[in-house]
Amino acid sequence: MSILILTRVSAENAAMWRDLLAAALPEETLLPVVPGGLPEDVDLSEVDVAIVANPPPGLLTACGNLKLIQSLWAGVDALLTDDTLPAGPVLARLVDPALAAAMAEAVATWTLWLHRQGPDYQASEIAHEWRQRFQPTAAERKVGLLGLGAMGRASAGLLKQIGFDVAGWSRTAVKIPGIRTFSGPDGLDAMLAETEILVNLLPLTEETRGILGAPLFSKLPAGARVVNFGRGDHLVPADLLVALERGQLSHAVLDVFSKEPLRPECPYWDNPQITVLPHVAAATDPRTAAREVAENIRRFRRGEPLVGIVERKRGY
Ligand code: NDP
Ligand code: OXD
Repeated sequence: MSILILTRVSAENAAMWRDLLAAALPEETLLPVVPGGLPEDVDLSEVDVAIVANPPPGLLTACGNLKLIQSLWAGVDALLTDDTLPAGPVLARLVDPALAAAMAEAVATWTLWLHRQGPDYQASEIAHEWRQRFQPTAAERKVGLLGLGAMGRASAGLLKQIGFDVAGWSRTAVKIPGIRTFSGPDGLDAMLAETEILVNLLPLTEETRGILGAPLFSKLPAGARVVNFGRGDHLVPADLLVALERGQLSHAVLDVFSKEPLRPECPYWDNPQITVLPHVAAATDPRTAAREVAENIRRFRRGEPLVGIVERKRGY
């Protein structure tokens, strides 16, 4: 059997992935990578594993004996909106401790920046204004995380280490030492009521689409800050702009957008209450991701439970 790598990255990038995966899976046959397309003159009925990153819709249907689709992305929302995605194969998302550590670093960075009143001092600097503000301690700052999966747990741990008062929300109830945990709709309201900095690390599903909208913002204390590191469609843009204008929110850090790259004429760029990042909270590191993916494929070959299996109906 053989492995197909299907991606839309540049030829150079695709070759790098193939080399890393080939080195991590010396026992496997990896087909040549054609960015945005399928290799020619190969027997696709021999392909039982596809490693995918943003694959062009429809192409996987050419592999009639596919058993495993392994994503190189942590979030599989885009894959699941592809109606042509073969229904039979197991779908696994990327779970890479190095990716979670990178996300935790980003969450800590921007939470600290908001906690230390970065937007206010930036405004003072622009106005040439020497103004010292009262600074609460990290222990006095309540940070709430939406999502306590691979990204959420790593982030909660680092925020706790820094000294923040950390809470987190998930679908199912969990206990994490040192973190106040909430679940379900009532749990969300309880967490929001006391959250000064809210960080979204949810997957995009039918249940979570548009969660960062007016109803949620209205449950946060006035002047709260929001960080969106999940997906662009978690956010309702018009509701964000109104909440910022009314002071319900004081600042938003946005890393993900419904359409990426963010268009140059988007009003976010010039809004001093919004910080725009170009989807960099946690970038997949091919060196570590190739190892994790290879290990999952070895598990698959041995018939062992896989890491990161996606429940398609649930959407993550
Ligand atoms: P996981 O699947 O490990 O965790 C998802 C978490 O969200 C779980 O705690 C889950 O709850 C919770 N959740 C899902 N649906 C709901 C719901 N309806 N109500 C409450 N909680 C819910 O995902 P990861 O942590 O690996 O990744 C999360 C997302 O982060 C990705 O899907 C992707 O969109 C984004 N991401 C962004 C990156 C960036 O650079 N900006 C980089 C990598 C990821 P439960 O535990 O009960 O299942
Ligand atoms: C991912 C991402 O899901 O980079 O891996 O957003």
